[in-house]
Amino acid sequence: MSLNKTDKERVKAFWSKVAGKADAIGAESLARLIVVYPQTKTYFAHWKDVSPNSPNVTKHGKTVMGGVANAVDKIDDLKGGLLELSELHAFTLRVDPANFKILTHCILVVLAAQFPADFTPEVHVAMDKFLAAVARALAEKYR
Ligand code: HNI
Repeated sequence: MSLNKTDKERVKAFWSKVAGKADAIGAESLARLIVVYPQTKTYFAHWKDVSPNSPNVTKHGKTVMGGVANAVDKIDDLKGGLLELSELHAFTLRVDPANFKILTHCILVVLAAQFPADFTPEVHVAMDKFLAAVARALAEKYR
């Protein structure tokens, strides 16, 4: 189910509203990932402190949202735009691709909680499709 023109326009319009708070969105998304899906902690065992609002988790939340911001810029070619990130997650980090959907679910929950007025059903379906396309692009190198 690829992104159509309307989806892309809705993602970009919504992203322009939330981009200023990307760090906070990232921090809360990672905190939720760690608490709601504690099995993901295995990927962060090398961090000093993997508690929900630790500096490590907060910083990584910012990093991840930087990746999402980059994906918004590359929305017309996610496979190409996220190629290196996919290689990193597949070959170096060996992240099970099932976790991509888990993290994008946490991001959607945070967007709905932090931007209730803007997160309309139309924005919800566009962001859901966009983040699913990001997860697919990140899983591309696993094949
Ligand atoms: Ni992910 C590093 C983006 C999902 C575990 N991750 C990154 C970096 C970006 C990034 C950007 C930094 C790359 C670099 O250093 O050049 N990660 C994303 C995005 C998603 C995602 C956009 C999905 C929306 N990553 C996940 C998931 C996990 C994950 C689901 C594990 C559950 N990522 C990591 C780990 C690192 C990482 C581990 C390295 C962290 C570190 O300590 O360096």
